[in-house]
Amino acid sequence: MNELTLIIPAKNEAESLPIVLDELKKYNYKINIILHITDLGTIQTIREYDVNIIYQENFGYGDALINGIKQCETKYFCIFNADGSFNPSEINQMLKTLQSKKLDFIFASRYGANSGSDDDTVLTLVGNYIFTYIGKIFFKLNITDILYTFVIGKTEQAKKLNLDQKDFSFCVELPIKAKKTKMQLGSINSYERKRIAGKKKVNAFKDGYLILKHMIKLFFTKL
Ligand SMILES: Nc1nc2c(ncn2[C@@H]2O[C@H](COP(=O)(O)OP(=O)(O)OP(=O)(O)O)[C@@H](O)[C@H]2O)c(=O)[nH]1
Ligand SMILES: [Mg+2]
Repeated sequence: MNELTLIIPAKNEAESLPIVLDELKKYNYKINIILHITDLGTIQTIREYDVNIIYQENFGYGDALINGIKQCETKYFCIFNADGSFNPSEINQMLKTLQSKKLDFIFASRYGANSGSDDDTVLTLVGNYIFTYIGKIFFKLNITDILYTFVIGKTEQAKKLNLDQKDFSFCVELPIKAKKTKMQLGSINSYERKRIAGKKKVNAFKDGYLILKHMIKLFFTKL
């Protein structure tokens, strides 16, 4: 498959990322891994793999994704985690659905039929429900899992969005800006696996606050 690049943000993922890359080998996707040059542990573990390593100048999850999309040269990109929680066997169906339904972005969801999560906590479940609800009411977003951010999109459409959120508020910036600029969004079922090892980077309260603040800002911003 040479039309799709996986955009993998990574921070302190030395234990998980090599296992993720081993699992991805049989799919032959192009892979952009975006990390900070100070993350020597992770860099060391991926040296032997056929991947494009991009060093981000700033820090942050959103900053990594913005860099990864900017440097993506294929027609489609897929945001993919370095922790093993996304199942690569779901990518093909996501891409096919995006193409057959003529969507610009397709968002995987853990909360539909035949879907679920082994990695959700009560806090993330409730937080996600609230933010998804705000997305539906205030932005008419027809996606059911706004924070999951397992997404396939058309690269040229993403590049038009002027994405600039360097932290986890990127998760809401992408779908809201896409919706506001009248792009086509869709949803598809997914099953989230447990993170393989290492620590989660999201802080429910700090990042939840940043996400809410950014949603309010986007509500009052004309694009
Ligand atoms: N480059 C970069 N990557 C990051 C940063 N923060 C998180 N990531 C990566 O973004 C992905 C998602 O982060 P996670 O910590 O798994 O977030 P999460 O899925 O909400 O948390 P878990 O429930 O523990 O999986 C992982 O691949 C992280 O390594 C960052 O500041 N910079
Ligand atoms: Mg994760």
